[in-house]
Amino acid sequence: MRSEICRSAARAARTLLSASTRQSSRAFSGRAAAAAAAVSLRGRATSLAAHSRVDPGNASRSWISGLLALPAAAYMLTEQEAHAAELERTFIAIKPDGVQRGLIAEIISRFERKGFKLVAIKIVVPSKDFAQKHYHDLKERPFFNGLCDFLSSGPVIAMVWEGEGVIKYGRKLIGATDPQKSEPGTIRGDLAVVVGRNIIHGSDGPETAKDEISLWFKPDELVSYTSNAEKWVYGSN
Ligand code: IDP
Ligand code: MG
Repeated sequence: MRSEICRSAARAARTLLSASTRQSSRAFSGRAAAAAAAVSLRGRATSLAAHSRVDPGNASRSWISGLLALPAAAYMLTEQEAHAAELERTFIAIKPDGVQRGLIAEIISRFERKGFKLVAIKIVVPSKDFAQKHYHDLKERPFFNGLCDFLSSGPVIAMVWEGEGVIKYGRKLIGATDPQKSEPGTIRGDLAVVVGRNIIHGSDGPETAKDEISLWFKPDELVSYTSNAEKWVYGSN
């Protein structure tokens, strides 16, 4: 009974707080607050737990006081926990050439080994119309039609990766648009030869990342979780 109350309070808190906070990445975000709720409800002393113990019959009062305790719980987060909850996200796609050439694992492993966290992934064959939406900013370019035909020609691995600086550093891992100009050590530098078959897409800034994530994924396809590695990937001395 007590754990059921805790679970629904955590769920409600997540919904409430994530709806109210996404606007500012500097402010304490919905994900941070949700993490605070999760951390708090996982084991730390909160008034929710206290109420549940003292007065298990009064579920609604416990539930509400649990929500009221959230701001306090947020400040009880360790630096690492709050940091992990604040990390940015980017949209990365392995294009049909990368999929057909068997480079899925190679590409994923480069992001994974860096320390970034995979929070969404699926395989899809985009329609031409969808490809045009994805590349809408290039519609005046002469290669636009061919590019959209190509993106919709076969399976694409669509992903969202999370981590500190993942938008900008993801682009570094990927390398320059033209593989002839990509540095060795980058994905395109090591694994591709021409610009028309450069195997991977990555968002080029915070606004594009936000737009592309919401174009390719429904909100409930994104998974928020704490990776065991986070305490080793992040930290300061
Ligand atoms: P990006 O993928 O590095 O962000 P963009 O300039 O956004 O590069 O171009 C999107 C995609 O369009 C490229 O990844 C590449 O597949 C294709 N593309 C870019 N420039 C050319 C070109 O000059 N010829 C043919 N295809 C191009
Ligand atoms: Mg681009």
